[in-house]
Amino acid sequence: MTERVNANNDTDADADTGSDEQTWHTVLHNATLATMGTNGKPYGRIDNGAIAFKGDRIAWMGNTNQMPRQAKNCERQVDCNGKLLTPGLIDCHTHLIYGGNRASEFEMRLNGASYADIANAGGGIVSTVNATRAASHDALFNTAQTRLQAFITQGVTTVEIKSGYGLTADDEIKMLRVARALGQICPIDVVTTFLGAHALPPEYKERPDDYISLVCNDMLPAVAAENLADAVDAFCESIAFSTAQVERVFEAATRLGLPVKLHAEQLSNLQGAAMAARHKALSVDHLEYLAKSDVPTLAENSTVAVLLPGAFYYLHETQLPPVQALRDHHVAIALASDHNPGSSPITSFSLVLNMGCVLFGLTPEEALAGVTRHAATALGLQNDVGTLETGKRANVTLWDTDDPANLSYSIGGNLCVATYYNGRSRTGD
Ligand code: DI6
Ligand code: FE
Repeated sequence: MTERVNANNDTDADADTGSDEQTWHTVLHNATLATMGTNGKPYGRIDNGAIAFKGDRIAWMGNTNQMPRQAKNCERQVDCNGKLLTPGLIDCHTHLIYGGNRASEFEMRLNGASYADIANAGGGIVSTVNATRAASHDALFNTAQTRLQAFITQGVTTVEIKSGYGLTADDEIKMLRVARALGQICPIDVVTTFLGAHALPPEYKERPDDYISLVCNDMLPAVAAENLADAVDAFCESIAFSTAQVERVFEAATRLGLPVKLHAEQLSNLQGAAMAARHKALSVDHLEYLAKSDVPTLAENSTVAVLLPGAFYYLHETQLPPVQALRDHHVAIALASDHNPGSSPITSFSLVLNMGCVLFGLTPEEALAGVTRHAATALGLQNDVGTLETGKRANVTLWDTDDPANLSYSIGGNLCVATYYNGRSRTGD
């Protein structure tokens, strides 16, 4: 890309002169735009495209040859030399904040133990709970910031971060405060999710209903009072919580006005996804064991199916999510890293797209929609981010390719050249 700063900015072009918030300040032109909107073309593509920013919003988008005068007069002019521009990417399911490391369990699994064996023997999620409880706010902040930075450099502009490794009111609140602090300090939108019902803490052994009461009656109101969570999640699984227990959490969340989502059908079919959809869940996530007969319930409730190929890969899962049934019923399919220390310790977002294609059979266009348009819907942010459209946030990533399929094809490197976040280059260039 080549950039020109227009010193003699013709401010007459805009009646509202003077303020950066009022004038078009940046235009990226001569780009291949994958808007991911619905203009009838694959990827919502615009060849030889241009996009202009006003404040933190997209002010105009179209063909470079038809740029209006305001765009030509922008202070910052970036020639993209035909390279690809996409919406800033969105990772709508992560567990980025945690203490410790579980490489030893990877070794145990390769020596024959299953994920469930390790969890039942007090390892798994509970071992991360112990390490997270022992870690200070600052220690958790620092390790999570390093992980977050990896996503930032790969063109991600929105990330969801869950709690769920504290499992006491204080420790869940500690995790969520770290998540909010990351959102304030790092150049990325952080959406937070309370996942108190992630695992049964050892002190509640044999008393899962009592723990669910704690989640509903103590933790959730405290989290809501401090506005620490944008949504509420749970893990519905034989090694975690039953559908009836999760339903109690959802009812408490709904009373507090918080949207819900669910880890469902990852290891077995408890019909959690359909139950969550009936509670108007934003998303249901994992879904390898989702019954085809439950897919229409997702469609009827506009619940997004979030696929997490990283956990599928690390756990040597062989049961595939019912992708064709999801397509047939027009369920929006999102794709996310599920970054976590146990089942998906990946920080490569290109690998997530690639695995979505190679392991689950998504097309590269579906994979890209899964980390843009549909990921935004999974977070309830579809009116603000996820596609390049006039009026939406100016979160835009520039890639070292002119072919959007390359984002799913090329792994191991980083094709991200630059990211504009709220209309401004994140690297300051
Ligand atoms: N499903 C997952 O894949 C993660 N949590 C969950 O409910 C795994 C979390 C972990 O193993 O630490
Ligand atoms: Fe998860």
